[in-house]
Amino acid sequence: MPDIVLTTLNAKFIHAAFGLRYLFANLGELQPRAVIAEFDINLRPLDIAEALLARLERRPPARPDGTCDWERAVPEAGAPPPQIIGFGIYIWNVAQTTEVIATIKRVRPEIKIILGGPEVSYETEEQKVVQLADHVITGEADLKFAEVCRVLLERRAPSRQVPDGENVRAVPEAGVPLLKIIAAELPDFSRIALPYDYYTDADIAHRIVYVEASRGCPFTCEFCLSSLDIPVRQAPLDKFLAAMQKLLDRGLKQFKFVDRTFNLNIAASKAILEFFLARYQSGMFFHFELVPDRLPDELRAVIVKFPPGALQFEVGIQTFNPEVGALISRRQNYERLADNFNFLRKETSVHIHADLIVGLPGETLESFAAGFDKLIALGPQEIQVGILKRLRGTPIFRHDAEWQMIYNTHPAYEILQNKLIDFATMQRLRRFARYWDLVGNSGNFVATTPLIWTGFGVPPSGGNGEQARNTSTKPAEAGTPNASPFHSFLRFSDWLYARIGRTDSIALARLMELLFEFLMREPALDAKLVAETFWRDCQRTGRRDAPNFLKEFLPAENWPVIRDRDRSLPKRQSRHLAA
Ligand code: B12
Ligand code: SF4
Repeated sequence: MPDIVLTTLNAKFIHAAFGLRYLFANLGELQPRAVIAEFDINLRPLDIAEALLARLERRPPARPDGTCDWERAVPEAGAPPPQIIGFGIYIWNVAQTTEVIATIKRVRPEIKIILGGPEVSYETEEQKVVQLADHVITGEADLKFAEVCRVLLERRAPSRQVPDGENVRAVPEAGVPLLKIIAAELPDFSRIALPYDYYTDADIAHRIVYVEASRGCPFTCEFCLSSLDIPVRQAPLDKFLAAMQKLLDRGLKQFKFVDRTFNLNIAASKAILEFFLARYQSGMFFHFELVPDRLPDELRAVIVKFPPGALQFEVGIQTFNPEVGALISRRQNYERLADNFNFLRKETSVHIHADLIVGLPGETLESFAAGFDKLIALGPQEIQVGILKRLRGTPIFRHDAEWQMIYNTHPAYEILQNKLIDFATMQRLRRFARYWDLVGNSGNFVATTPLIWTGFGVPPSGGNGEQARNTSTKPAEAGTPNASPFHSFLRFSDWLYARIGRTDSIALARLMELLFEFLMREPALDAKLVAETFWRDCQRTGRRDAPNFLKEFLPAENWPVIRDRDRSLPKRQSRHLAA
């Protein structure tokens, strides 16, 4: 029976909880008394509470006065040590976890609840989940969690933080009560045990395995929590690579790096890329987050050597509007960004996932549209249209009054309207983002998507073979020769929503049929051209027969079979690659 359960509700089963494994790895002598129990947000809170309590069956003897120990720093001598559940709290799970904890505290109030994670690292005062908990450790708790558990389980003295040069050191101090909100000192990477051995074989076989070569970000984008994570710290490279070798030896093929800015320390990024390149085997896939305007030649030289399908870069652009960039303190060199995109698209087969944000202060619908069109012209395989969120702790709130920023008060705290984009328009953009993901990003419509705007007048480009190119930044309405990809897709999005009234639970076959119908009706494209393009997409995604609605336009036996997608790679990426 463990004394400590480390738990969290992941966004989906497939995402493994990386932070918990760090805490577990650093428990030291307490590790044999601890277990990790992971859930996901699709499970019912009551069932999760039940499963957690089942892990901690032992009941402490009832106390005569009915009280429990948990407000005391050092429990009375002779009292049984408490049991502890540590919850990782993130934006995606805070609502459900609050319910889980409320249930546990009603049923077993003596269990000590310790919280940590980005959602409870700032603005803790008014949070219900914090009120329910015994302790909250803010920041990177790799070492601090063990320290707090020791205080609780072994009745050691809690520590007090004292200045030590530029850092802060925790020193034990008897008689000091353990605070409710405990700030973790920034841990020194060289003192942290790496967590990779705690990915199980099942994790390696079936889940997304996260790895990290550095922490922190030197940039100051006001919407982003990582802008508070300074300074940047690098994991000791030899130790990190040795751990990667072990994961490779255990059969891991897909590595998702969570470094905020992988291309910051060029020497380290190069060494890591070279390490994986030297060990590359078919089906391997590496994901990195990069700043888009920093790809010096040393890095380019390694990147070009990776085979198709091996690399994915998540590239945050967020806005193409320099004034908006300045307002949110985001520095970006747009010329270098364009040059790097051209390099990646023309000289490598890196899968680019580029991010834009809707709703930033100072961004109008038209300036967002122009940015989207510029990005289409740069040809990334995926464009994530994110809706601005007011994350706890981020300084974006300083624009609230001037730009009349109104956010949802429930997670994920998305913007509802601002001075420049009213609620109705924001809703249209939210649907745009969702439908774009289903159509533009999914890889199911690589050839067909550009027809949405070429149909309204933008000529197709050579770029991706299939991607349309529109270098015009001039906003234009769909239906004119200058129609922009953004406005054309917005027209499709409005049409689709009017037609089906929802943005989720749309079967792929139904979506295909609706897109086909739109292209036939709105830009009134030639049925044969549209059908042929659709059929190319169908074959690329591994479909062997034509959907019924296409059959009447072309006899299927005349169409060439295009090669199947590479099934060892992630689905979306492999569909784009087959293009
Ligand atoms: C992987 C990831 C995801 C995964 C989910 C992972 C999962 N397990 O389910 C996916 C891709 C689904 C995702 C989605 C989103 N994410 Co995300 N994601 C991350 C990412 C890249 C890595 C997390 C990680 O492993 N970090 C490394 C570990 C070591 O750090 P850590 O998790 O923070 O853990 C440390 C501390 O938090 C603490 N800690 C953690 N658990 C516990 C438990 C206890 C008991 C204690 C004491 C301490 C503690 O100690 C740990 C060690 O130092 C982070 C950015 C980053 N690099 O951290 C963003 C991040 C967590 N995501 C963020 C956001 C905003 C989102 C989205 C809203 C973004 C979007 N575009 O919509 C969505 C929401 C999804 C949804 N369904 O609603 C924010 C978090 C904001 C918040 N308040 O929670 C982050 C920080 C990004 C950012 N810079 O703004 N995300
Ligand atoms: S958006 Fe990217 S570059 Fe900006 S602070 Fe966040 S992680 Fe750093």
